[in-house]
Amino acid sequence: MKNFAFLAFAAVIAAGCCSSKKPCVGDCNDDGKVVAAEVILAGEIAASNEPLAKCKAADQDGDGTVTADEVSAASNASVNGCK
Ligand SMILES: [Ca+2]
Ligand SMILES: [Ca+2]
Repeated sequence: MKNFAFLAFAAVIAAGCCSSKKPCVGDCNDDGKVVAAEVILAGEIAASNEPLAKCKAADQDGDGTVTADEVSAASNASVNGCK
């Protein structure tokens, strides 16, 4: 039963991730906003100073690396919001 609950939870997350709302690039902790520290972390990942595992949300296209334009997108999200 615990597994079922987890799967249902995961399904909700997956549905939320890719349907209506815009992806929040750089929202490392998934709280709906990008703060300066998250933009900085995205930059650090792009510079290979931090592992991507610390902020998978910074990898907008999911290719396993964070590029300058993804850091830029995170920066925009921090200024303009992402919902
Ligand atoms: Ca956040
Ligand atoms: Ca990427």
